[in-house]
Amino acid sequence: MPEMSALVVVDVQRDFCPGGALAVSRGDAVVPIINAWIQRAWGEEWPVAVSRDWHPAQHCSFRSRGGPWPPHCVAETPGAQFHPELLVRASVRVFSKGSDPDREAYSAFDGVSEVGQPLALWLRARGVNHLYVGGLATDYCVKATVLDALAIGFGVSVLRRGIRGVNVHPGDAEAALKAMRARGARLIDGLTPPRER
Ligand code: VGL
Ligand code: ZN
Repeated sequence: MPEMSALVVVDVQRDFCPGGALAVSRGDAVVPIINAWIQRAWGEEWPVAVSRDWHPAQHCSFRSRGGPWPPHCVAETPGAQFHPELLVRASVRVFSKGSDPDREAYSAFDGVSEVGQPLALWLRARGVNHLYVGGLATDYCVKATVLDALAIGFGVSVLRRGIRGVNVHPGDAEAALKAMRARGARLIDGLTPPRER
């Protein structure tokens, strides 16, 4: 089967960047790297999907309900917006997740498009069998997305410089990378997309 790639950008939202409600250290550093990949994807005519954490005000993952996190990425609030420099254009499909107040949803594969289409179906409809994945955070939503993708049967390349971890416990992001590799993910180290032709 010929390889057909897509780019999947996970949760590059204001609340996960410095100054946000659940800030990842230097989370915004992924933006120029991911933007370079988005531009490559456009050049190669690869589909581009971006996920967003899109919680109701009383989500079960919030401390007010016994969850581990401060309130973050509440739908329609500034904190839930994409980083202002992320190249989200009309051709980029947005998948929202975590909207059920009683269910955590780390993986972009829990996300649905504006018309309710799950990410996996959108990718399959475009003949995609390989994903480049970057975004936030390495140890939560990126990890969950990559492991889901591998389980479904996609080949996965993780953009090593285009991810950043929360590291609630020191070393969490490194452990997440190890887990992703152990299940078959490839790591791509370059700052910019490799030329494959
Ligand atoms: C995330 C914690 C809570 C993430 C989302 O995008 O990695 N982490 N909600
Ligand atoms: Zn969340």
